Amino acid sequence: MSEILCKEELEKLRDLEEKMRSSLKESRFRHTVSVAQTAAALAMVNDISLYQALTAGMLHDCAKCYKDRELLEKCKKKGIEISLTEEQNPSLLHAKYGAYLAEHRYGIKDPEVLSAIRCHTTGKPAMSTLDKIIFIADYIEPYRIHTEMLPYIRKLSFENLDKGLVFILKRTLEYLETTDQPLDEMTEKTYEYYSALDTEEAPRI
Ligand code: DGI
Ligand code: FE
Ligand code: FE
Repeated sequence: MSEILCKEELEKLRDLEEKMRSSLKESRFRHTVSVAQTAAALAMVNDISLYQALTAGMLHDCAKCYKDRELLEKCKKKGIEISLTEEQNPSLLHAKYGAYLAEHRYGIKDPEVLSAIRCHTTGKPAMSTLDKIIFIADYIEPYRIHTEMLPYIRKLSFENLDKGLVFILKRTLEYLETTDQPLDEMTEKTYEYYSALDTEEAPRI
């Protein structure tokens, strides 16, 4: 069961929301709050912590305010590992650097929240329920308008996280093939991992 938030948690969330309001541009801030709310709804359905879902949702794009060059410089300075694809497409680094900022600037110590922020763009094999929820909420939040499939993907994701995840990963890979952006091998690995899992319910005997 998801929990009832305590007073300190509500205050902490309000504080993070104000910090995001002042550091992100308006449309990104609206997306951020919407991801947090969608993640909370998915947390209710999947019996995980509302506080973790709201915190990770609120901070997932906290490094989105930096330009590619800045992200590369900052990650190098902090000794954050940069893959070849990230070198070619530094915007991917907003996830890793976001996790760094969440920990060092916003005081988040919970490793599960930091993991969900770190993998929110590419996913990773063997994700936790919180990782999956942030990845999915980022794609389906109500203000997103990027595909006509959204109503279907939203319903599917609320019915079954793994099915939503596979669908989203497949569409992301298909979309990236139509662009000249390099594929991050983590996105491919995540798709292979989850599409190989049997997501059908075991038949009742
Ligand atoms: O930060 P947001 O815009 O809210 O969303 P996000 O963190 O999921 O980033 C979305 C972008 O990331 C989208 O344009 C697709 C891109 N992306 C996801 N996987 C890969 C990728 N881009 C590249 N180059 N390679 C990937 O494997
Ligand atoms: Fe993002
Ligand atoms: Fe996002």
